[in-house]
This record gives sequence, structure tokens and C-alpha cells, in this order.
Amino acid sequence: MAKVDVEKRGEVAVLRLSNSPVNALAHGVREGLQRGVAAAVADPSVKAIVVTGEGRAFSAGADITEFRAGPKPPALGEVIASLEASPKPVVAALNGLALGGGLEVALGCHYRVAAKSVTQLGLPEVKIGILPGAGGTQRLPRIIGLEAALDMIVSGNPITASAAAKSGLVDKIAEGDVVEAAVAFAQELVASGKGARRASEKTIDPATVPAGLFDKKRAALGRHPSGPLAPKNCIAAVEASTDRPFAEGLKRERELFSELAGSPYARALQYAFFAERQAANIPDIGPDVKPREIKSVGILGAGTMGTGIGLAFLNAGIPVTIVETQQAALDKGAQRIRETIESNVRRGRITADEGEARLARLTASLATEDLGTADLIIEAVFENLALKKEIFAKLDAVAKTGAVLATNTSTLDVDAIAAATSRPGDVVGMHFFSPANIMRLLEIVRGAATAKDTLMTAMAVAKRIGKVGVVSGVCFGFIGNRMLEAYLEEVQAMLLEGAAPSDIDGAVEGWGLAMGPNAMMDLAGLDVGHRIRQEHAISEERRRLYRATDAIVGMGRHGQKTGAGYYTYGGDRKRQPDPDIEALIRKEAAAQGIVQRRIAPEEIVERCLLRLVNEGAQILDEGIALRASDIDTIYLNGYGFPAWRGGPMWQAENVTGLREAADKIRAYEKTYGPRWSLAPLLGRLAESSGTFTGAKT
Ligand code: T1G
Ligand code: NAD
Repeated sequence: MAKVDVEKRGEVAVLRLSNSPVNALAHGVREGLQRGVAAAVADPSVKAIVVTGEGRAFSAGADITEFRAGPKPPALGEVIASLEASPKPVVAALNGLALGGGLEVALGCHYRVAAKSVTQLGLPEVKIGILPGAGGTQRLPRIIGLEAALDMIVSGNPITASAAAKSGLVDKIAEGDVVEAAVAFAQELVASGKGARRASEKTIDPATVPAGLFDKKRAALGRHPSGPLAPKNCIAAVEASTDRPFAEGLKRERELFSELAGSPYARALQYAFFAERQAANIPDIGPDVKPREIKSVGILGAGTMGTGIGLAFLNAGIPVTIVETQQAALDKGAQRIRETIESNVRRGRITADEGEARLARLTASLATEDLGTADLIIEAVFENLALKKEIFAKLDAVAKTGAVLATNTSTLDVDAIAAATSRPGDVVGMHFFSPANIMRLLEIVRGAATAKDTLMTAMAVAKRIGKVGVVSGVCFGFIGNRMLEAYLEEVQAMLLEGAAPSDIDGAVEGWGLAMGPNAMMDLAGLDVGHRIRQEHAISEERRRLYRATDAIVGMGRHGQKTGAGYYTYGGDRKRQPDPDIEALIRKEAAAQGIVQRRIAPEEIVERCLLRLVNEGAQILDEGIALRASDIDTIYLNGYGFPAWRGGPMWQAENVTGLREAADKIRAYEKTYGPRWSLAPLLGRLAESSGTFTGAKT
């Protein structure tokens, strides 16, 4: 239950926010806080007030689940105003996360004491498409200065207690019990006759505002991960702290907040926040299924993926043994890991000691037998089914009982790989994305025989190494790559119809994706896709559509790794459109009797999106994905889809509308034929005005 507990320690009233797990400022907490402050102020035996939180958080801010319905009074701003107005000193005892409205409560307190190691202070509202709406944009600049406040509010990134102490945001760092330290601090204030210290009473002298500060900040925004709106309003709100009285600044903050609160971008970002957390819930697996303990990891193959995966585990403090066939490949892989860690030390991301510790946890070997003690073994060798089956048969003989055996295959049949062992229940797909030490997504492929605790072990490992684990069933390319195939097929069609690679990439990137499809294929390697098309049965139409690209591969142009693909790449790795490639595509189009035309950016984006959605709906209908929001979480964390667009499924349901989307797909089917045949689920939902979330698969 959301509430505030009150206790007295001598002359100090301690108000403890209590709303597990992160003390979100739900109605009960706001009301409890307001009542607690009023009672403490009215109680003559109370000389000071301390506010703290229950458990691991001070407070993670406003209760996001209340946004849809709209928060009931008292509003958070009012509660904070009553806190700040207290004639008795109020001290925040920051016992952990103080984020968003949680930090704003602390800013309303007159002083702040923070627990050294566990406290994080931040205003992440921009990450969910809004801005600090309870005085944060007005009080923070008054306490730590304009530029530091702008950085915190526009980035949304938290700072540590020690950094906060340096900036003046925190008055004291507590080594021991933070509440005790805050009570002692409050008693010292009372004894020294020091009273309230209100941020709202501080003013910012406009003469001290660096010339052009806000314009420079606006100009430097670029492609902000929260989209075009929220960061701009954040800057405008902080700007209002410099050119009007506090109360007027608060009013301006509210106006700018309201502009954002209902925006589709904010709704998309909040959907993405909960979608990511929802992905962790596997309907048929209860809390009684415990993940296996993973203390050590083995990796087979020290290529692009093996080394990235190795780094992800080393960075998380887990010992890694990496195995290769050849000494040269092993040395190259180990060198790549060493260089990455050393560059992180050079860039100050980690200390030299931490760098050494991570390298000390790495063992390089040429013997698969050395994986005999590993709790988890991840195979990342060439994408060839026969080779992977041979390796899993060997692992079956080498690995200890109870070890989890995972494959990093990006397309192959996990059930066939598992069948090569006598323990298919221990086999699972763990599909990382390149670069595996950076990309947050981990597609976890549940085979027909995968045991529930094997699956939960993979999910727990994902969280432990800072990845977002999303479950997929077994099919060609699982969820992400299967949808990608449909999207890239449509790209091939538009290339032949007259859109240059730069037209398509420009349109899609202009709409928000981190990288256009042609540039992405050049990065991944055109030969990788070519080999997959050679090894797998694909439709005659898909083979026709890829003729131009296969010709480019035939010229030895495999993308960035060969200096040329759809684009040419100079030393700076910047892509340059290549008229020869555009001419090659035109020639192929002519050979296929395709009359080229200009394709408008809107049509390019629409066709890309609808191919993703249509394939996504089919995947949902087949039960390969557990829910539409999982598909969106995959595209946001693995394919550079902007979170402020929610994801392909959310876009179709909340922006285009499923009926409209179905009608458009039917229209494209008339023009282009069966590759556009409407997914039955989409047809049903359009018919019944249903939703993906309400859909019964
Ligand atoms: N409201 C409601 N539920 C929340 C929540 C919040 N603010 N924060 C977390 N939860 C739930 C979450 O959904 C999950 O639920 C559980 O708590 C544990 O979270 C006026 C208006 C705090 C860093 O943006 O970034 O204040 O899945 O799994 O990985 O200016 O949660 O278990 O059912 O994420 O350790 C601003 C959002 C709000 C912070 C913890 N605050 N939260 O991460 O655990 S807007 C935020 C987080 C605001 C004011 C405005 C993270 C976390 P379930 P978790 P975690
Ligand atoms: P890669 O060619 O860079 O590396 C493969 C490595 O496996 C090579 O170093 C090779 O020497 C080694 N190897 C081959 N047989 C071996 C054996 N029997 N024992 C030990 N090592 C052996 O390939 P990659 O890009 O790292 O891909 C590896 C796997 O990951 C493939 O299944 C691929 O589909 C998948 N994958 C790749 C990407 C990507 O973007 N490259 C992304 C996700 C998944």
C-alpha cells in the first residue's frame, strides 16, 4: 500500500515514503507526505523534519501508471510547496534512487544528505517524453547552476552522490545509516539556529546567464533519443528560471509539461518503458521456477560475435573461457577484447584496476574440453547448421551436468541444434546483436524442448549483463530477423522502382530510425545476407528482387568491410552515394521491365513500416512472439527503431490505426502481389476494431 510512515527521533519527525518497489509517488504517498508535514509543523515538540524512503529507493518519481487516468489531488507540486514552506528545517535522507518527482521532493527539502554508494540523483522525465513538472526545472538551476541543470534535465541521466556533493546538490555524504546522519544533521541545524533554506527564494541574476546559452543548447540537440519535442521544452523550461519570478517560472513549467504530456511521443516512450518490463514476464512460468546459478561462461568462436559476447560477460564481472580452432583466430579475438578494455580505461569509463580485473577473468583456449566446468556455454561459430550440430554433439560430451548450452545463431533451427544432444532441455537460443557488448537486445529463443529453468536462466543472465531479454519461438530468423527480411525485401523492390539507396535511407532516418536499411546492410556485410539467401529456400520473387544486390556482392562489394557496398566509404567511414551502383540498379530494373519513378519519402517509410507490421502480426498469430509489445521492444533495442515512435506494432495501432493499416496493405497487395498478402490477424483486428494487446492468438 502506498503510504508515508512517521516516527519521532527526539525532536525530529522522520517521514518515510513507502510504496514498494521504488516508492513511486502515488496518491497515497502524496497525501501521506502532505499530512505528515502538516502534523510535524503543527507539533511543538518537533523541531525539524527528515524525509526518507523505504527500501532501495528514496523515490523513483511520479507513478507513471497514474498518467493515463490523471493524478488525483493533491498534486505533487502542491505537496512539495508545503514541504518547502515549513518553518522548521526539512532534510532529505537520500537512501537510494532519487529520480524525477522523487528528486523534486528532495529539492523542495531545505537540505539533502545522501548515502554514498547507493544514491542516484536524476530527472529522467525527458526519457518518457515529458519534463520535470513539479518544480525541478526551476529549483535545480537555482541550486547547481544553469549549465549543470540543463545537462541533467536534457539528458535525463542520473549522477552519483559524490558528483552531487561536488555540484552543491547534496550537503552531506553519509558513510553509514543515512537516516541517522540526516537526523544528526537536522539536530545540528536546530542547535545552530539555522532554519529553512528554500531554493524558491534564490534568484538567478540574468546578467550571469552566458550569452546564447539556451540557443546553443537547442542547436546542439541533434537526434535526441526522446525525439524532437521533449528536449526543446526542457530547455525552454530551464530558460524560464532566468527571466521571471519563481512562481511565474513554475507556471511556464506547467504549460510546457502539458504540451508534452499528451503527445504521441510521450505516450510512445511510456509504452516502451512498460513494454521492456513486461517482456520479462513469461506467462507459463511462475516464480517457483528458479534460474540456475551462473558463475562462469564458456564461448565457442572468437569472431565478431564471440568477442563482443565475451566482453559483455567480462564487463559484468563474470569469468569467461573463449575457445577457437586456430591460434591465429584465438590471438586476434583475445587482442580485440584486450584493445576494447584498454580503450575503455583510456577514455576513463573504467579504472585501470577494473580493466586489469576484467582481463584477468579471461581465459583463451584451443581446447573445447576447457569448457567442462562452465555453467553456461554460448556457441558463436559460423552460421552453418551442420557445423553447429557437430559442435553441440561435442558439447554434450564435454559440458558438465546442468550446464546451459546456448547458440547465438541468427537464423537457424534451434530445435535441430538441440536434437544433436542428449539434453535438449538444456539448450536455448541466446541471439545477441552486433556489437554484442553494446547492443541492449538479447533475443532468447525457446526451443520445443527447452526447460523452463533453462529459459529463466537465460532471462536472468540477460538482466545481469545489462541486456533486455525477449523470448521468441523457433522459426527462420526468429522475431527480429524474420521481420527484417520482409522490410529489406521491400527495400529491394523500391530500389528497382527508382529510389536510390540514399533516398530510402534518408527517408527512413528522417523519420527517426538510427540507420537506414542500405547503410545497415553495408555495416552487417552484404555477403552475410547473400550467404543466407544461398543456403535457404527463398521465393522466386525474393530472388528476383535481390538480383541487383547479388550483382553488387558479385563485384566483391560487401559493404563497409570492403570499403564499398551500396555506398563507397572513405577513410572516415562516411558513406558516399555511388552513381555506378545506381546505374547498375537502373540496368537491372530495365532488364526486368520495371519503369522507374520517384518514390516520395512518405511512401518509402509507409512501405517499410507496413511490411514490418504485417510480418509482426503473422509472428504474433503463430505464437512466435508472446505479445506485440515484445516485438516493439526487439525493434527498439536491436534495430535502431526510435523509442519515441513506440515501435512498428505500436505505430500501426496508435498512429496509423489497424483498419487503415489493413486497407493500405490490401491496396499494396493489389499493386505488388502476394508479398503483400495481409496477415489474417491484422485482417481480423481491423474488422473487429480489436487491438494487438486484446488479441487472442
Ligand atoms: N512509476 C510507476 N512504476 C514504476 C516507476 C514509476 N515512476 N518506476 C519503476 N516502476 C516499476 C516498474 O514498472 C517495475 O514494475 C518496478 O517498478 C521495478 O522497476 C512530476 C511526472 C527506478 C531506475 O522516469 O527508470 O516524476 O515490472 O524493473 O531495473 O516530474 O524503474 O516489477 O511490475 O525498472 O531496478 C520519473 C522510471 C517519473 C523513473 C529502477 N521517473 N523508473 O530500475 O527496476 S515522471 C522515472 C526507472 C515524474 C515529475 C514527473 C527504473 C528504476 P514491475 P524496474 P530497475
Ligand atoms: P565470424 O566469422 O566473425 O566468427 C566465427 C568464428 O568461429 C571464427 O573466428 C571461426 O574461427 C570460429 N569457429 C569456427 N568453427 C569453430 C569451432 N569448431 N570451434 C571454435 N571456433 C570456431 O562470425 P560472427 O559474425 O561472429 O557470427 C557467429 C555466429 O553469430 C553466427 O551464427 C552468426 O549468424 C551469428 N550472429 C552474427 C551477427 C553479426 O552481426 N555478425 C549477429 C548475431 C548473430
